[in-house]
Amino acid sequence: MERENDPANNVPDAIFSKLGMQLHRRDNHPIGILKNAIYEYFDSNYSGKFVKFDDLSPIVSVKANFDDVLVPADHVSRSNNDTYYVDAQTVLRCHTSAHQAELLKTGHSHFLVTGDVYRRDSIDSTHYPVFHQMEGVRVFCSDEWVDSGLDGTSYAAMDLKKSLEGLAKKLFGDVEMRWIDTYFPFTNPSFELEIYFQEKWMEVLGCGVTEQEILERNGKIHSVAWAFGLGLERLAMVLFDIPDIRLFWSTDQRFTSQFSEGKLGIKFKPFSKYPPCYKDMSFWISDSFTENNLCEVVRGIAGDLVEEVRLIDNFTNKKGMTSHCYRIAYRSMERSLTDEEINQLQGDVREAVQSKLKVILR
Ligand code: FA5
Ligand code: MG
Repeated sequence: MERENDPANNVPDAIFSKLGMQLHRRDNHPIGILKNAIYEYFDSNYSGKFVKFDDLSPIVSVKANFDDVLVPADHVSRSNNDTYYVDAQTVLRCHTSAHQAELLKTGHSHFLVTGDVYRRDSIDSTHYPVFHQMEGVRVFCSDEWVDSGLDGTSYAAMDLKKSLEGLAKKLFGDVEMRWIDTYFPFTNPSFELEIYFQEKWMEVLGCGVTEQEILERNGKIHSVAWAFGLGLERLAMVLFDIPDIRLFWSTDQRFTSQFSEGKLGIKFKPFSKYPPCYKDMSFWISDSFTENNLCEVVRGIAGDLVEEVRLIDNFTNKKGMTSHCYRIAYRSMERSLTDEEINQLQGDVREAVQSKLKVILR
């Protein structure tokens, strides 16, 4: 892949190095264990009708990632602030929905697609620039809903919620959850499911009834369909009680040895919680400043030692200059960090922020 030479390329080495890791294909990893459990649910409820894909390349065309699922030309998700571009026509998929159209077109009507997805995003315990999704699509033929007394859309929406609630029940038994109405360009109506975890509502999946245009373009006429995209890390955090999303990338034996193939009932035992260290940084922003860019610079220097980047102060002075203050939390999941190490990191972060983001440190 030609990277550095293409001006559209915004994939840093830290992200590039995650390509091919395929945590979802490791049977002893929490993501792989979860994937297999979801497979089992669909196999037993739909007698093996769902065809499974977990090895489709994460490098996809802009067309597949956005156009084919009706993402408008001016939608923010297309910007290079949100998406990793390999070149002007090629991205690291930002969702597994990138494979919907092609699989429908090749004739599939029931399928699951699992894979690593990539997004420029904020930094905290439930967001990571590389994570895993599982897409599910089910197409109904024209006669499947006539006896229900419902129209096709209502029938599909009901069936969708029922199967996802069934999945949640299989995985978690009883947890507190709620449906939220939302918007996706590719479904209507659209919903998100939230689960109560660590004293907060956490969004674990998006779903909805597939837009007719997608079905018709791909040879499914007189049909309705539902689709969902599960956030596998978020579900695995609830399932195994994993407190921080960075842990999925840990190669520390004390993490990896706690999980094994097929075992769903395990609760992760933290190997003692090391203390966080907070450093604040204030600067005057420029027009081009974005939080995602800041997070990428911080992640580029501190890697997985950064736990959270949070805006704690924001004001504009009389001259119209805007100042932001961010609090960076540093914490290793594996050991105690020394003051020296943190000061060094923070110094490097300040330097990088100043030189790469056109801001003025205060
Ligand atoms: C989507 O990606 C849609 N493609 C889902 C979908 C598929 C909707 C099919 C309708 C039909 P969203 O951007 O909300 O939606 O992401 C889906 C899930 O991925 C979220 O609910 C969340 O669980 C997870 N997720 C999103 N961003 C991150 C992140 N930075 N780190 C970890 N998990 C994330
Ligand atoms: Mg969402």
